[in-house]
Amino acid sequence: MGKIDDSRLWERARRVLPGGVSSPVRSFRSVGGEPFFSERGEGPYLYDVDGKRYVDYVLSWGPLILGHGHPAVVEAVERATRTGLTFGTPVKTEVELAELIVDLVPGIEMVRFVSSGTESTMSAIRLARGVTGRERILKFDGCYHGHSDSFLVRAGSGVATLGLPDSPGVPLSLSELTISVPFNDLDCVRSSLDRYPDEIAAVIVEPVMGNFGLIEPMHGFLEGLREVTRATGALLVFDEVMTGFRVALGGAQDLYGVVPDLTTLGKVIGGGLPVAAFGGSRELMEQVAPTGPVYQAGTLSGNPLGMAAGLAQLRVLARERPYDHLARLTGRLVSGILAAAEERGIPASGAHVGSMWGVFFAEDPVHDYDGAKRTDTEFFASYFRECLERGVFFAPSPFEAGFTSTVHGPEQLEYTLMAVGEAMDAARVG
Ligand code: HOZ
Repeated sequence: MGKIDDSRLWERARRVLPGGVSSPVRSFRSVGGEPFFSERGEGPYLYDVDGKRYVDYVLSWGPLILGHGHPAVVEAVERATRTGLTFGTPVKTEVELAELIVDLVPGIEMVRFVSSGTESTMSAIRLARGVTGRERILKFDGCYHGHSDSFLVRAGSGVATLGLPDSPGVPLSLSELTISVPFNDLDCVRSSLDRYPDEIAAVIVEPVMGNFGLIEPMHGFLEGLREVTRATGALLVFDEVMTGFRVALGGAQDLYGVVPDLTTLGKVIGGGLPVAAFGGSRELMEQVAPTGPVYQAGTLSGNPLGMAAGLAQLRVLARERPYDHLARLTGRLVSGILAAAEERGIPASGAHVGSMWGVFFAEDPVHDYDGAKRTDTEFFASYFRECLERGVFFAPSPFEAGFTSTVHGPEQLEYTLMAVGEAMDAARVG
């Protein structure tokens, strides 16, 4: 068989990978066009295989808070590769990373490492079910907790982006155990807890919703969740895969001062390698095997490369505490985009929590799933393509949060806002 031309990578990809991708949100399905193939990342930029440069606001969907190729992270990984890729035994860096996490995250006294956010939420829920002896879980419309069976009910991220109903393949008997209610609606939470007394094992929430655009918790919502879960014996689980070490060094629980029973972590914790974790009080975590009966395991969990990358990244964050700078910069980005929209009479609203941000093209401010569903997704799609054309890479979906990094600065901001203005003009005409 002859060699297939490299310039047709997308054709080749679609022949051998479903939809041409290894994860649906990368496919550009809802925005049109073909995804680019990245060749390298450098600081705030991504370069594709044709050498085109993009200011990157996706940042691998969140992990790269220090930008691409931060020297401390790269050196730590290089050093780790020289002594072995994986051992299947405990390693020192695993203990050091766990100690640092326990130090930084208010609700964590013990932690179990896993390899993906999906694994972390799936395991946290098993633990919640195991210790409470209850089977139902309560989640929020538009929150996305990975793709395990229990969570694909009115989920955000790729499920919402592709407009899929809840996924085939999830046994009804399992999805029936998942209750999904509107984000920011405490009354609905209370009535579900009343309706199923002693049946709900856990209430799981993204404390800042980042998988349906960015939606902030309304004042008192997280505090209310803490109160009602405590009163009814359900565990409160904060899915901090996106917010952990991102919105503040101690995550959203530190920022809002609400401590959950269990926390799931991913993305920033691995510095760009596949690392995730779940943690909580010693009492709860000692119920996990081998100290307790709740089984959970993983061949590559706590592997030396991931641990080295995560430790290096978290050490930089703990030392430099760049959160004020990140929040200021991100605030300027969001207000710049909103100002550009206003100048052109394009209805838009937006928000940021630290360096996590989102803009909706809609008449009214968005507080939940139904509000996000009413936004102008068609305008978003052409705006996205026009931005990309100009070398600005936003998430290819109106239902994903954006991110900035410590190496994004005034130069990238100025360029982005210029491109955004042009893109809005072009998208309106188109
Ligand atoms: N969880 C990520 C953001 N919603 C995206 C990762 C993916 O689904 O590929």
